Amino acid sequence: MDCLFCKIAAGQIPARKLYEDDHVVAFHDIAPQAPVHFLVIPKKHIPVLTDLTEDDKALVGHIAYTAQRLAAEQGCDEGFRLVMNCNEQGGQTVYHIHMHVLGQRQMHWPPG
Ligand code: IU
Repeated sequence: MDCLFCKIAAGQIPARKLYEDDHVVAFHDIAPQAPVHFLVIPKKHIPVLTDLTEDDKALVGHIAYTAQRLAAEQGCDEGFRLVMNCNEQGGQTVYHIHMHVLGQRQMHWPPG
């Protein structure tokens, strides 16, 4: 499987990991868009959100739960933003689903 995030999850490519368990890995984004910007990814290879099945519901909940817990650990007491880009028009560039966690600056709406 030639997937960058699978390789990060497997430890084959280095990343600044924040957290790892049996199902997810969290690591700092290589091109941070905020003072805090990390990604939470499943270890399971799922290319886009529309590939999710009923069996993945708990996994997505675990990703969101992990994201908010790590945001708190990273000092995002005033708030933070979670983003999941889906497919080309959604701005997705890496085709292994991931949740962005951005914090420690004021966010704006609508996003670009
Ligand atoms: P996107 O939602 O698919 O656009 O986000 C992909 C993110 O992965 C983006 O913020 C990149 O900076 C980030 N990233 C990374 O952290 N490490 C890498 O080696 C690569 C991309 I390529």
